[in-house]
Amino acid sequence: MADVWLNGEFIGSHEGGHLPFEFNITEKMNKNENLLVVRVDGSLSADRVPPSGRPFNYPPNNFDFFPYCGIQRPVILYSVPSNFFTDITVRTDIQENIGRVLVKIKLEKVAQDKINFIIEGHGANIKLEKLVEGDEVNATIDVKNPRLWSPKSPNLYNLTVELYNENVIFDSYTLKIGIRTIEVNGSQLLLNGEPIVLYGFGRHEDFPVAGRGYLPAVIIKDYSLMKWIGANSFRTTHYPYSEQMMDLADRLGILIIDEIPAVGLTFDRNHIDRHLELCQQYIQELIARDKNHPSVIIWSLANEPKSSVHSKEFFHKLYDITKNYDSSRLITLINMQGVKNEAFEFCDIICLNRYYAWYTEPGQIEKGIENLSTELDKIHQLYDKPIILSEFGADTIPGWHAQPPEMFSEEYQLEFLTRYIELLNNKQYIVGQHVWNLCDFKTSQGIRRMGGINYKGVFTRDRRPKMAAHQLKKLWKKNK
Ligand code: GCB
Repeated sequence: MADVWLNGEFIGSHEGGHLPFEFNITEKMNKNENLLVVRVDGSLSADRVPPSGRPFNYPPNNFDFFPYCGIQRPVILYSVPSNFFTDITVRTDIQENIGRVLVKIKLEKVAQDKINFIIEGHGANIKLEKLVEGDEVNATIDVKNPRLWSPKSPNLYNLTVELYNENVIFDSYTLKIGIRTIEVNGSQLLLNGEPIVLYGFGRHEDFPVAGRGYLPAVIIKDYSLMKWIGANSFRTTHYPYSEQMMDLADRLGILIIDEIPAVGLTFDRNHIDRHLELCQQYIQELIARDKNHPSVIIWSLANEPKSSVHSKEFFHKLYDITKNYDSSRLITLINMQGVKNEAFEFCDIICLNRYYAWYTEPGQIEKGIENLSTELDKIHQLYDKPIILSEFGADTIPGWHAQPPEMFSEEYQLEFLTRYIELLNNKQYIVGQHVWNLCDFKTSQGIRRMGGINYKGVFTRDRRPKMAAHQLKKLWKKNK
């Protein structure tokens, strides 16, 4: 929760981290000096999302990463003209050799002027002029023989919108857009009509000293590691990442499963209504922020909710609301091993976190893989939808070795990931393999996390490769 004051006067509050909010302070500004104060309250509590929990952890969270607090991303003061663009939504479609770009503009005030829509890039220079009457304008712009956006060729165009008042430009905004489609067909995931498989990771915004604070160098480093290893995707586990991370994904051709901070939901009767309210707010804010990124292909409504008699209704409501905001992307829910998930029935794509041969069948990779295989086939038979293995991994102490491989050794992680990936490669309906985790990361203290660190990274917390990283690079080489 953030509370904001300007020159001692209370301006407003916003519940929830990770997503942007703003206040208009025009009327409240002093001519010369101004003092802006933002107070952040990140205390853990049962009626928040994510909720608190686990008294056997410290700090007592109901999720497996450190509950960093404070202001972690920039606070910006900006000015706007007297009439301006308040929102822009871009959708793309492909019909034969035409890329159709649908743009919806919202204005602060009703205007009776014109808007220019300009698309530039890859030899295109298209201009469309529209007269405005009202505060909302829609335009459809066709790009002939478009250079489509994909991980292999992340082609971007510049879309510029210009608002005119009596032939004077009032406002102008340029956005990078990618022309692409995403859909599910039977058990396949199709990008631009072609089957695609996601290779990549779950991750965390986490680095020594800075915690979750915005560090451009870490973003660049993580993308370079993902490219080096042959990944084409990641999930924003378990909260929305910085806008800079999202922008770069568009440029680098990385596919994203974009997740709201709904981790560790328990459907406790005393808090369920508030939790649903917050989840609705978060998905709305997330879509408002990320809807124009070609890199974002799937919205994730929650990570590993508990099973409850109320969960199906809860997620059905959330699913419908999300589809209503954005019908152009897929919607999923991340399922925990051993937990029943009625939402599989209506989710567009199934995401499973599985830790066979780790939390179950410890030390027995062979047996774990067998059980995983049986469960995957069963789920696929029941729902006939594409499946992503959205987490699988083993804690690994860098420099710890054992032959034959034993849990926590580098050899065990290498063998574990190799056998998982072999299995996944052989199942046609598996459209994604996301290793848990890109890097080791900080957690609360508890008996399961030595030194308050989750060691499932294939890179250490300071981004050095473990043996498994070199192996993944080999296994994923063919995707390049
Ligand atoms: C999970 C969670 C993730 C944990 C991971 C683990 O299923 O989604 O947040 O960190 O397992 O390592 O136990």
